[in-house]
Amino acid sequence: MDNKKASLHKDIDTVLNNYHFDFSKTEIEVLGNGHINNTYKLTTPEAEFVLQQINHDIFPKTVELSGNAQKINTHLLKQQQQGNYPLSVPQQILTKSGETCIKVGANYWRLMEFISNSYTLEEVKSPEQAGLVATAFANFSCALSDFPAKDIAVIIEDFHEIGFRMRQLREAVADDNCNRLSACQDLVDFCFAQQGFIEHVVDISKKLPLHVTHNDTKINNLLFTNGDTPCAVIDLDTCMPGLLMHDFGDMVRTCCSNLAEDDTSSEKMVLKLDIFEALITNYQNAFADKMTALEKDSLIVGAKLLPFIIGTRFLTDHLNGDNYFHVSRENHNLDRAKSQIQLFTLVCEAEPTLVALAK
Ligand code: ADP
Ligand code: GN1
Ligand code: MG
Repeated sequence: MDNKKASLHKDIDTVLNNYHFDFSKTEIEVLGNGHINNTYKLTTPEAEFVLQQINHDIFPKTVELSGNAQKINTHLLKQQQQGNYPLSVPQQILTKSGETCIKVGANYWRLMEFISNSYTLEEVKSPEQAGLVATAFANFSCALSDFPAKDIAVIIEDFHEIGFRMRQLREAVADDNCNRLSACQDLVDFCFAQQGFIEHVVDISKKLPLHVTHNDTKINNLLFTNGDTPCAVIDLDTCMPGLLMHDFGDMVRTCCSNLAEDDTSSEKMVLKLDIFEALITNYQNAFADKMTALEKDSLIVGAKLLPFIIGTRFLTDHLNGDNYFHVSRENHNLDRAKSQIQLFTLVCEAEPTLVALAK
């Protein structure tokens, strides 16, 4: 075992000593494709768990983050018991001293229930499945509609605020501290040329009501079970007061392209219109009269915004030297940025069709 792995195993042992379970015979495997945290599946002879090392650089408010998840889970469980929420609610497991997370060395960890027989998907396979995805995320926000938003800590300020993200891009361009700008100047120029769209987003955002939104509704933040049906919403790290168009937009971003988020053959990208139709119809239906007319219109704005905003964030991280998103190859963030900006372009071109499908 190399030193890094040995030290990880030592940390994990220390973490597990803080819980009321017998972890003497535990198998550990890496879980999922998240870009931020390190997540492991633990299997003991008696049970399965999820152990997560929370990325403290990105989530400095780590204690508030797991505190938010605890409050949200408690609320969702109550809703589920009253028949108002059809999905499972994987709970965080408290330490022996009743904490939602634990610090070992410089790192924070938490333990959660593993939903047995569950798995994640990286793409939707059919319009029917897309409809279930949209309904699951809509059910999540609907079940939180009476949750007091003021009780949740803001974990990342201005998370989906386009003005803030453009300022971050501008700073990264000005610093160019890895000398990467010249190779992506065209993409940078394209992003700054979207000023009209940016102003429209800022304008409509002011007029929309706040909900407790998930803010990271990509397809792999949903657990599926037998028959590929959604069984739980996970990754509550960014649950904060937000706009429905953001949650809807991230579903479009991760379900409607035929290519993966980091695919390098953007010229082959097409929008799956049947998937879009299933997403928007089922999302609107699940909210029924809980969504205003302007919110309905804003869903198309969200469908353009999320590829754009995530694309600019990948580009910013590329210019800054890949400090934020996990990368596994050279120019990984640049590839992701190009692909997401291509998706933004395709959604913009298809807008009249998308508006017609939304009716
Ligand atoms: P990240 O913030 O890094 O995306 P996630 O919370 O999404 O981390 O977890 C990463 C992966 O771990 C998920 O994509 C999923 O595969 C798996 N996972 C997380 N929580 C659970 C759970 N409660 N039950 C089963 N699998 C889970
Ligand atoms: C990150 O944690 P994960 O991998 O589910 C990111 C999202 C991005 C996404 C892009 C806290 O999500 O905002 O949309 O990558 N999460 C955070 O795939 O920044
Ligand atoms: Mg995730």
